Amino acid sequence: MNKILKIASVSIVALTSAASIAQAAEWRGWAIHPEDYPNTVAMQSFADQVAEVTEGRITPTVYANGILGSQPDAIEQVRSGALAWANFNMGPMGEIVPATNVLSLPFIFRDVEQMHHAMDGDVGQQFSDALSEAGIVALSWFDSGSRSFYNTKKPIHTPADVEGLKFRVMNNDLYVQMVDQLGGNATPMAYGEVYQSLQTGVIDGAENNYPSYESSNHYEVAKYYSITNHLILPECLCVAESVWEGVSDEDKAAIKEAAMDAAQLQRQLWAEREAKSLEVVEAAGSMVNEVEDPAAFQAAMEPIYANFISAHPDLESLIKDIQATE
Ligand code: GTR
Repeated sequence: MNKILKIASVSIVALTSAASIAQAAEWRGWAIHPEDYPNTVAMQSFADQVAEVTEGRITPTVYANGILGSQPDAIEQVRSGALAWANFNMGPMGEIVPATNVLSLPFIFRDVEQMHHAMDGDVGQQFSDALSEAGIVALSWFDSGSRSFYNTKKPIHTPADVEGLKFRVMNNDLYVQMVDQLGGNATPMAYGEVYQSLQTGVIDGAENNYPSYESSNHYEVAKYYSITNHLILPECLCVAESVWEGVSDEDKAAIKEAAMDAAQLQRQLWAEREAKSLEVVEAAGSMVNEVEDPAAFQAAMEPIYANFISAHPDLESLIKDIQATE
């Protein structure tokens, strides 16, 4: 009996150490979107390139559709090293890394091109530094277009049309303020819960870019998409700092290059997907309208800046750096 127990425990030890060797090389990656979404395709391409250039020393894997948890949970998991890497939107990041809230100020970027100029230069570096202090290494920046409101009730033409409507927002108090300023009600909620909440009338609407509005099937239940372009939020391809520390300098350089290649691919696929998603939702009966005067929405949300700067005077220079970017 004792002998059997001993043999069993020896083999458990052998199994555990074999498993930890395998785990040392596997980088589990969190992805919120389905497999065919530009971000997920780019993540898979990063994973393949990293496995190749490190000759299998590091094999990143991609768990799509948010199956490893909501975005706020996944951010914590990357910080703790429980997850090795991910593609995160900077919206929910603001609750953990205050500097990234600058990116969630409505109308902070003039357009997507300006966002890329800023994020690929010194401004992006300032965000990378802030993320790194929180245990997250941003290797490259993805596109997520611009976000607009959609709802189940009616087209929005002016800020007054938002009054009384209940919108889902991402987990960030700035978005609650944003909807408040328009006279609507905001409910922070995980992305995965939005479809059902729209369907059952728990909320009247949400806000997102075309590809997410389409791929999440929200367009099936919320037919009115009104173009406000109030948020242009970059996303990162990020690695856990604790995992990154264990990588050799040579592999780090190759992985960084793979992340830059993945970002280039993502941005290209993104442009194609935006056009395709718009076609899909319109063909399915979505009513897409331009708001009458986007500046009226911007003006209504303007007080958020003064509140934000008075709470974070140290971040005013970062706002100015963005505004001064070509
Ligand atoms: C998408 C973004 C996701 C997630 C989602 C949301 O555009 O790519 O990371 O933030 O929006 O609204 O929660």
